[in-house]
Amino acid sequence: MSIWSKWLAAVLALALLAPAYAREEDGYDLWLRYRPLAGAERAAMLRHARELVAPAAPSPAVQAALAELRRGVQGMTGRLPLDGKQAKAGAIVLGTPASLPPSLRPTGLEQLGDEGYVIRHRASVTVIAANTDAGLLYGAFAWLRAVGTGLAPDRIDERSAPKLQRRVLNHWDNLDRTVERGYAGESIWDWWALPGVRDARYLDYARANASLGINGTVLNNVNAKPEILTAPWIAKAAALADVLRPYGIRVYLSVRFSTPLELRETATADPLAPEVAAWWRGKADEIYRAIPDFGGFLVKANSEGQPGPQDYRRSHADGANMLAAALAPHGGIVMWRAFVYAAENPVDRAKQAYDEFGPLDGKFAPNVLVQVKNGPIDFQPREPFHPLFGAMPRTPLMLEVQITKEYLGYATHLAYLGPLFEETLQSDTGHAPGLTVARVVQGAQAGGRATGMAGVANIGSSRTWTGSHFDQANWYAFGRLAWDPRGSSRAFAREWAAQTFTRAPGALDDIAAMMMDSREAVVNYMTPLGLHHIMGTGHHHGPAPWVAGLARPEWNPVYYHKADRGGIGFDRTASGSDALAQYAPAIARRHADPATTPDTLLLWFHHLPWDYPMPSGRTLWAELVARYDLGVAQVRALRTRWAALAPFIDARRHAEVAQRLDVQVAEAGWWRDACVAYFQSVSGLPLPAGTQPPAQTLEYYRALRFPYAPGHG
Ligand code: BDP
Repeated sequence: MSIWSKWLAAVLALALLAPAYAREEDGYDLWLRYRPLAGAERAAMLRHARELVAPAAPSPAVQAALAELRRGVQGMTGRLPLDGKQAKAGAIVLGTPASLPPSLRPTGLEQLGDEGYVIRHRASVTVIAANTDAGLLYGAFAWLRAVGTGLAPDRIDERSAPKLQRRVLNHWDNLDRTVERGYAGESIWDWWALPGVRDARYLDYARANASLGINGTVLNNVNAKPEILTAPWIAKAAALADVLRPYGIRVYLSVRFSTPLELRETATADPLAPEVAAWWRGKADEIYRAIPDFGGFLVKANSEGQPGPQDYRRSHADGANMLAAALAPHGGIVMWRAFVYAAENPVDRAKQAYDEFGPLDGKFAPNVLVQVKNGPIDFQPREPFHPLFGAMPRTPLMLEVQITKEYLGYATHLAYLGPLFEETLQSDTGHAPGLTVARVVQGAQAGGRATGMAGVANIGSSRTWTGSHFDQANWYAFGRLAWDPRGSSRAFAREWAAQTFTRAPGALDDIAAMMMDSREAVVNYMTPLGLHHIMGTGHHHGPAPWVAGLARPEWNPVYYHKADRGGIGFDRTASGSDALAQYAPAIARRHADPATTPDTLLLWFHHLPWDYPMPSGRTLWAELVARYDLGVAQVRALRTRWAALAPFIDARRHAEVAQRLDVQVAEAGWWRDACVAYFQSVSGLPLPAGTQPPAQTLEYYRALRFPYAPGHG
């Protein structure tokens, strides 16, 4: 064969193999894959999605909805729906009360507000109705989700409206494109090339968020730089806002409290100084000229070294209200973070936010939301709910969760966070009957004045978006729970897996079950029984419960576990820091006694002797070791279960998940061994009978270093 005929043969072979390659998936499509249907399903879809009928002169939002429906139907059936004029059999009709003929107008639309939608199917016509074009967009995505999870198009009957107003991602993205606590590559915002170059990915980002109902995004890190408020950066943010707007997504910015001072445009950053207030008013006007629907500011002040109003002996309310006044004429809001703790403050770190913010209840301007992390320390694998929930009845509180897994194994470990978010949302605050965190966040106390939920994004420029396939589910669950904080993480796991991996009945059950077990496994091999913050210094990778010498007490894991010869755990009862007193009496009472404290939080609230008898019949020491062993066994089981799913998952994604599970098994073992070795060195007790000794010496684990761990500045 000549070289040319060899070349031709190779090209032909490749062409024949192309469909196989085309089927290989890299995760970029997220849950919006719209893969081909077959047989009766395809036929039904063709019958019921033949034409799309939209209001005349569709707005950008309606055009986005139509584009998505076309993409979805074409992907699933191979055929592009036609543009129709009237509602005939086989049509999907999108409309608002103004555009829908009375016969097609569903009842009860009034109750669905600005973003809700109705989908119904009658006499072979599907109607997607809403009061606004944004609602139509959400309805279109909901229809695609319904068929994507296996519902027949003529069975879709849905009515939904978001329970929270602000459903917002917080990007901790820096202006140099690094991402604080980011494990998915560099920032998706190509700041340098903006505003001239608008990456096509921004549009896919908008689609993915809109499909979940996320309607806001804070573009930059809470540890903000002054430059974000200079003209060139406002222009970059405006370019992003233009791309995101049709998808109902508003842009917000994190701001540094001392910006005008640092830009040398004022002589102080004192919030009560007239020149400072005037500067911020002018800045807000400038931003709104470029971004008319700008959402507002997110502020981290007087926390971890960030500047703030307390630098001038002013309160958080003084600071927040000054910014709020600048934004109010434009309809903007301030999201003021309650994540504060101070170097000089010797009080239990878990108490400091409540101490500082509790007394400010009722003192914030109407367009301020106080953004509170789910727990009182910091995004741990498990924490009790934050005591501020329910304790600031006259202040809108926004819940902040972390989607990126700073403390739960980065993007390597499988940990589905839906159950973590749900656990917080379903926690009963005890301040009034049925007053869960979800109800507080929905505005049950503050009269629904302003409501919202924020998630620290796990998105980067990685092809998978989130650094791993399963981490996409955490973005998904956040969005769905922000739409409905009383939703079920189990249901969202199934929805996500059905759209992302497979609808094959047994396989789908297995994947969802794996997801539901995964977070508890992480808790067990990292921080069982209420332990917390015993991760490596700074980067938070791996175990380091022995760290004791850092400058500030609360930087040291020993501060949190307080293990000594006598026992282990943080006494937060009246005999200790009394952090419990910050909770409503019923909650405080239950957790004051170790016997009535759920074992999941035992060592969060109590310091107990190593031989404390656990309900299992084991001593605390034996139970601790057993939990570490359980965690490792659970991850091994996840790996085995995933291996069995190979026939149902495309080869590339299956292998990519499998690799990560191998790493997770190894790292779970490392966590277990290092923690058992360390706590044994402290307790001085022999390993419980039948226990595997740690693979290495304690010195070995203590000597490990990770200078280039990702996500840490
Ligand atoms: C901690 C992170 C740190 C963030 C801080 C915050 O380690 O990188 O800046 O929270 O939320 O979890 O401000």
